[in-house]
Formats: sequence, C-alpha cells, structure tokens
Amino acid sequence: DFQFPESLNCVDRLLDDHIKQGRGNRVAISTFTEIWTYQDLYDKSNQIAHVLVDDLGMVSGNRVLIRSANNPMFVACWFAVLKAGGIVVATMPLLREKELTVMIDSAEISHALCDVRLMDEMSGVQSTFLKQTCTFDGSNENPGELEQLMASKPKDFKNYHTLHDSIALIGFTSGTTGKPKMTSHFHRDILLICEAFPKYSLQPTPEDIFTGSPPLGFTFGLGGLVLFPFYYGASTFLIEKPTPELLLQAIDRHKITICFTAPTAWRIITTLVKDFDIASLRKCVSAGETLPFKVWEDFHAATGLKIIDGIGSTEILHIFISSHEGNMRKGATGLPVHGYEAKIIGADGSELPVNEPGRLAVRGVTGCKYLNAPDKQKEYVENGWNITGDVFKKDEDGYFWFVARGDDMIISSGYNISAIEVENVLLGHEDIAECAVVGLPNEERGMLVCAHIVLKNKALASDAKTKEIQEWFKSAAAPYKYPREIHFVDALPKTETGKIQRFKLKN
Ligand code: 3SK
Repeated sequence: DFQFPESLNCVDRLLDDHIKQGRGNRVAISTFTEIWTYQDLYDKSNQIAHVLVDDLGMVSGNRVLIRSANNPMFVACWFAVLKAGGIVVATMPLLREKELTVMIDSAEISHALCDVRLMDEMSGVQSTFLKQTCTFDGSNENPGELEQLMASKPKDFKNYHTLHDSIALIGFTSGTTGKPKMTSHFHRDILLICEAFPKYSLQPTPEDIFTGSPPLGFTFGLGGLVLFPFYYGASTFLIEKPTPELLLQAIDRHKITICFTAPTAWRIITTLVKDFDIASLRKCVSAGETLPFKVWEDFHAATGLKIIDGIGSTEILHIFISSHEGNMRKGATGLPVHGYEAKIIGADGSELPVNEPGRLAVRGVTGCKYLNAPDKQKEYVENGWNITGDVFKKDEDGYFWFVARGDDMIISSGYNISAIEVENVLLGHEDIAECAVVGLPNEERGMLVCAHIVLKNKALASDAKTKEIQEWFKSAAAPYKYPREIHFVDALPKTETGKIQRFKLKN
C-alpha cells in the first residue's frame, strides 16, 4: 500500500495541500509567545525559498545547514529548503565550531541558515564548501538578515520537482569511531514514516496538538514535532529550551494531546505532575534510550496514562518497534510497527531461537543509506536487513525486549554520545596523556559519561582539575557530551595488542 509517483516533493503533502484544501487558518505552530497558522507557515516558507534561490544562489541538490533551537523559523526554513529542491542538514543547537566544521566539510554544505543567537560558533567555521550564511531571529524579536530579505518576496513559490528518490535530508549519527556518519533519506521516506509509527501507535487527528523535547536536528524530534503533526493536519507546540517543567506547563496551559520525550524527562515529569492539569494528554511517547519499566509503572500510577516506548534510529529515520495501548507487554519495547519487520540474529547472521539475546535486525519501508561510506553501508545492511547495533531478544509472542547496546554509544538523557568522540576531544587537553570513556548506568540520565584519565603529570590530579577539565570540555564540544564523572588513574587496562579494555571500566 505504499506507492508514490515518480515526481514527488514531500512539502506538497505536508504543507501546500493544507492550503489548497482551505485549512490555511488552522494553527500550525505555537510557542509560549507566538502563533503561526498554516497560511503563515506557507507564506514564510515560500518567501525563504525565494531568498535561497534569488539572493543566496542556492540550486537544487545544494545542501543547506539549519542551525537553530526548536522554533517556528526553523520549521519555515526546513520547508523552504525542500521547496527549493535543496537537501536539509539540521544540527543540534549546542554544536561547537569544530563539530560544525566537520559536518559542513563532510556533507559539503554550501549554504547555512543560522539563528543569530547561535552565530558565535558559526563565525569561526572555515570551510571551502560554505558559500553563504544567512542569519534569522528565531526569537522573533529583531528581524535578522533573512527576515529583511524575505520582506520583498512573493508569498507563493512553485515547488521544485524533486523525485520520490531525491535526497531530502542528511542526518548525522555519532557512530562508534568518533567520526560521525551521514545517513540520507528520500522525499518518499519522509512520508513513509508518517504512515508507520504514528498511524500505528498514535492515530493522530487534526485536533491533536503535539509537543516534546527532542531537538528538530534529531530525527526523533523532526518526526514527532514536525512531520507527524503536519502530515495529519494537526499542530505543534515548540519549546526552545524544553525542561520537564516547561513540558508540563505547555500541556496544562495549551491543552497538548501528544508528547514526545526521553525516559529521563518522563521520570521527572512523574514527580511534578500532581501540580499540573494534564487531562488533555492522550499519548505519551518515549524513545532515544530504553524506557526503564519502573519509570513506566510510576508514571502510570501517577496519571493512569501508558507511556508508548519505541526504538528508532537515524539510519532508519524513525521508530520501527513500539507498542500501542491495545498491545502493550509490560517491560517489553513492543512489536515491529506497520511497514517494518524485525528479527534477532547471531554472529553468523542466522535467526536465533526465541528468548535468546542477539543483534537486532530490521527491514522495512525506510532503511540505512550512508553517504560516502561503502564499507559502513555493507556492515550495516546485510541482505536488505539493517543491523542496528543493539542487543534485543524476542519472546514467544513476537515482542522485542531490550538487552544492551552492542557498541560504544552512550545514551544519556536521550542524547547519543560516542565514547570515542568524547575521548578524542579530551585528548586535546594539554594535561591529558590518555583516556578511556564509558557509559555508567545512572538512574537520572539512563547512562552517565564517565572518563578515566591518565594525566601527563600525576601530581595535578584534584577536584579542581576535574572541574577545570569539565569546563574546558564544554567550550570544546557540545556541553551535553561532557564527562560528568572523572577518575584519574595511573594506567588504562589494555590488551596485549594495546587495545583499551573499556568493559573493565564499566563496573
Ligand atoms: O534513538 C531512537 O530511539 C530514535 C527514535 C526515533 C528516531 C530516531 C532515533 C535515533
């Protein structure tokens, strides 16, 4: 039941069709201070598309960076790039100069649309690929360069005729080698995920109001806070710096019906919920890391609502295994969602018997398409099955149960953090000789980034040194990656061939 015409621009379906069908006056996006109708979003996306093509020289196939927190201008820029036939590369707002440079160089980004409040780290980026950077003001207080250029532009735009298999977006995964990998997704993939998880688990209607905390630069957030609401003609409530308190305030005051966040936030929400009216909330989605059953149980006891757990990946674009209210098995992640199948395989690739832990393999309507990494592609996709790197088991009734991560990825408060990348940053500190980074189980964050460090001069080890390294790290890389725990050690455990034995540091 998934057939697309050859010529397809996903924005026609997500945005323009709502205008054609007379739904322009419905609310598309709101925040604590702004309301944008579908017509506002359409007009502004069209004006930005004109700026991209007429003023910034963008041509179809160009890759365009969007650097912003979750706000309406981010969404307008996202639609505008696709309208003009470009490819969106959206970033986390916290990325630093070095990380942005790697991203821009590896994705060969030619244009950047950047919230003026996030320009500090962008201004230092040196890249031969980047031709134009244009600022906007996501806070809607002082018009930036983009808003000034938009003012003279028409409010209609003929969307570029992309094909269903033209690349629409490039997502970055942290990877286990410390070097981020680029995954690409087609225009049709964007629509296919809207027919998968949300239809299966949420059954959205135009009356729904979505909110949540994941950044729009993470495909979990993009799906939950932009693609799903717009596909179903609903609306989205965006929060630039979401906290559990702000999510609750939004739910209470703005009558939110569907909320996407990570287990850490669901745990805190449970402790605060009694002070808020959340009667409007009908679906609660958790992904980004595995949902501890205790969090599910406590939230259910406090609210009567059942959190929908899900697992997805940037490679596959969104959630491929989850539950819905009618088929939950307590403690299990769930069943493959409509459009996907999953199995557990052993080291030789053959399917394992029930209840035996092994590698989770998934195939379906979307899948991994790494760019410029044929070896990684061969490793990740075997005979059409995506090998996710997570260890699961499947029970007699086909429910999938999370066991462990099979790689060096640390999932902390919903962020995927590569241990190797954190090590590489730490090694840039003048006093650090060697280090090994591991994730430790942590009640509050799911996992905690912990660094074992060999100093060049052992005498320097102190609490003050810990603090100094942590502060230095936050200026060198995105602060959410910083090691919250540091142990100074004399030597790291290693194999005879010199490989660090990280598993010995995990207890
Ligand atoms: O980490 C996840 O579970 C996830 C979920 C949805 C989309 C993307 C990702 C990485």
